Amino acid sequence: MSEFDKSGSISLTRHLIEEERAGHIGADLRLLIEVVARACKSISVSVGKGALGGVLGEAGSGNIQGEAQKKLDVIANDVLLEANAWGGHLAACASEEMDHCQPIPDVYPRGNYLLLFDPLDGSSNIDVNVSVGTIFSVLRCPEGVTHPDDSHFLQPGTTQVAAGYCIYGPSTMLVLSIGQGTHAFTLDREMGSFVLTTRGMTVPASTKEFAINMSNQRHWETPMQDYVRDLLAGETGPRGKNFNMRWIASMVADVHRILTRGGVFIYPWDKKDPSKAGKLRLMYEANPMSYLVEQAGGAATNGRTRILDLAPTQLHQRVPVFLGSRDEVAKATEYHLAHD
Ligand code: AHM
Ligand code: MG
Repeated sequence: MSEFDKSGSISLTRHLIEEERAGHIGADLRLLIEVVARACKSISVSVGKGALGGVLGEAGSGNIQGEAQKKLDVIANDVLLEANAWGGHLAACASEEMDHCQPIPDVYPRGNYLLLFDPLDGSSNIDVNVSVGTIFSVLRCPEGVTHPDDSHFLQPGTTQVAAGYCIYGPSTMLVLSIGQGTHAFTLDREMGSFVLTTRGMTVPASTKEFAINMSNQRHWETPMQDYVRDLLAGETGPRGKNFNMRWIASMVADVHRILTRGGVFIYPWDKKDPSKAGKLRLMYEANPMSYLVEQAGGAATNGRTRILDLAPTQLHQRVPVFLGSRDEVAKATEYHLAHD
C-alpha cells in the first residue's frame, strides 16, 4: 500500500461538516461525534502513558457484570461522561461501567440523543501493552422523553444513527459510520486531529481467517463444534481451503483487522452459561460493531438472526456474535439454522 498523501488531507471536522452539508447529519449529531472523538484523544493520551502515568492495574472496584474494573476503565468512563455532559447534544449516557444510564445533569440543556459506550474494551490487555479501544453507539432519544431511563435505550441496532470505535494501537484510529459507509481516521499526534485515511472500508465477502477463543471449544453447542471442525479440516475437508486463526482478545482490534482485510470474528455462547447469552454485550459492543461491519459490506448475526434486528430487553444484555466477511458469516449461520 502506498504512503498516505498528506496534501489535501481531510480532517474529521471537515468530513463531518461535509456530511452535514450533504444532509446526512444535523449540527447536534456532528457536535456529539466531535465531542466523543475529543474524549478518545484524551483517553489515547492516558493509555499511551502506560506505567509512566500510574494508570495500569486494578481500580479496586467492580462493575455490574461482576468484572474487576481496571484504573483505565474508570478513567475512560469519566472522560467520556465529563466531555459529553455540557454540550446540549445528549439526553443521557449509558456505559458498560455503570449499572444504569446517567441522564445529563439538570444544570445543562438536554439534547435529542442517547450515547452508549464501552469506555475501554479489551481491558484485560491494558497491562500487557496490547491494543484496546473505546466503542460507542448513538440512538435517538424517543420523542417527548425529557427524563430518559434505561428502558429508552432498548432500541434495536437498526435504529442507531451513528456508531464507531477508537483503537489505541501503534497508531490511534477512529472508525466511524453515520450510515453512509464506514470510514477510518488516523490521529495525527503532532497536530492533534483525526485525519481521514480510509474512505469506505470494505470487508471482502469471503475469507480464510477466523478469530475465536478456541479454549472454550469443549463448551460450545453442536453446530459451533461442527463449523469449527470443518474450518480446521483444511483444503481436503468440506470447506476445501486452509484457514488461519487470530485472536487478540480485544474486540476492537479483532474487528479492526476484519474491517481492514476480512475475516470472521466469533464469540459464541457456551455451556458454562445456561442463559445461552454469550460474553459480549449487545448495546455497546455487538450493535455498534455490527453496524460498522454491515456499513462496510460485511454481515453480523447471533448465529441465527441478524444482530441489528434483535429487540433488546436489558441494558447490559449479552449476545453471541458472528461478524465479518459476509459469506463466512452466512456459512456459520447456516450450520446453526440447519441444526435447529
Ligand atoms: P471487556 O469489555 O470486559 O474488555 O470484555 C470484552 C472482551 C472483548 O474485547 C474480547 O473480544 C473478549 O472480551 C475476549 O474474551 P476472552 O478473554 O474470553 O478471550
Ligand atoms: Mg468490552
